[in-house]
Amino acid sequence: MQPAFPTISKIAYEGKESRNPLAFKHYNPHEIVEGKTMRDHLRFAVVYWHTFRGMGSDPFGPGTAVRPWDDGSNSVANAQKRARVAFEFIEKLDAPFYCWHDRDVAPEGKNLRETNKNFDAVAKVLKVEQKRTGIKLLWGTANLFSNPRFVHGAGTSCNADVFAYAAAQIKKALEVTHDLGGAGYTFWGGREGYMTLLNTDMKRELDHLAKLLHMAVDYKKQIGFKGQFYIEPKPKEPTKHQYDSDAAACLNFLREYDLLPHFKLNLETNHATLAGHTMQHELEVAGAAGALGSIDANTGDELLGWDTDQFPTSIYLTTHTMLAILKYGGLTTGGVNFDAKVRRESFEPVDLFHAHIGGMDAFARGLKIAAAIRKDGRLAQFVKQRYASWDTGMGAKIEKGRTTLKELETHMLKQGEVAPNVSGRQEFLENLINEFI
Ligand code: XUL
Ligand code: CO
Repeated sequence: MQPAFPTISKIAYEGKESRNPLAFKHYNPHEIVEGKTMRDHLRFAVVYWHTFRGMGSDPFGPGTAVRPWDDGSNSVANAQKRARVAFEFIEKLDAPFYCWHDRDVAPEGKNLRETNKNFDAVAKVLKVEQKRTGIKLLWGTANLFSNPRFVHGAGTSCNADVFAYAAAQIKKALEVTHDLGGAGYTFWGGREGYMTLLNTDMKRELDHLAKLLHMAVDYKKQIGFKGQFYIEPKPKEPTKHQYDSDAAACLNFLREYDLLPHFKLNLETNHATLAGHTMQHELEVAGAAGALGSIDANTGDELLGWDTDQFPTSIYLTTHTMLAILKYGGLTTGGVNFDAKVRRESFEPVDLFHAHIGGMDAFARGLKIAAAIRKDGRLAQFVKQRYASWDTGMGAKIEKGRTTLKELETHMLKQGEVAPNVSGRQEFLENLINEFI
């Protein structure tokens, strides 16, 4: 096959003085940070859906992307060719992982049997390409939202047959993920939510969703798939209210239905923003629960209120993200997955490279800055000191659960007033972060 990107060779690290747009200025895969290579810290992944299927359409017009290798047809042969192009791209980018939805990689057939056959035919090529390049599958997932059959949701549909179809699709996607040696499998509840409560039995829908996830956990065991399961929170879009609205809601759902031991969270930056949170907040909520699994790295637009899925370029964002990830022990099964798309106006193939290189460099800088802040130690020391009253005396007693309201009353009656509070020093800390950026 002719190369799809004939003028582009493997993207190399050239250092921050380089002015070559097709080089890394900060991402040096072999550089050691906190005892691990940058490659192993960041575990970058390229998404199949935006990068190889996104054509840039929006509600006001069709796609604009120029993709000379794609004949625009829904044939299996075109899908197989696209798979080879995908691997040429990921290999040239030097990213170690990729992710897909079942329907990104292979076209739907006229019924489930034919659809599965198409999927197998393309998965075969993916397997050969994985082997040839050493690129691995970070996670697979089933698209349970695009086909009109999922108009009322999948696991939460009012129609039991739709639930059954979703179950069949998950079963197959799990088998293929397993066969391709996937490190994980993600559940994003595409249309698992509601547009109006007037027609919705919420409790019943949530019970069904939990049943579906339990079946997936059982099947995972049955086939011996050892990858990590993730839930990806998102508050809205496409539905007005998505059940997996944010990290806290997901954790609550997983706990309520005894699913927490089997899942971690895959947190997406723009989804956090849509939920009215920062990514930092979502990472803290997941991390504190021992459920920080993976991230979908992107960003929204300050002026737009929808899921714009832009490539991350803000060093503040990547610094805060990496500070939280390092704090909770780093990414193990998960990765930094670019669930992001080039703008409709950036329609040339080379723009795919600019976008990913920028995101990878932004994360490399975030990682190095976060590591420097941690090495400096003043930030962590400040937080530790702020809670010093809990380390000894009455504070320690409360934390250990060895006191009562009565004893605390006696304590305060004796003391009369609290020891003076100290400043939170937010501006001082913001300046401290800036020292490193
Ligand atoms: C949708 C989204 C999905 C999931 C996988 O906003 O983020 O692409 O990452 O289904
Ligand atoms: Co995502």
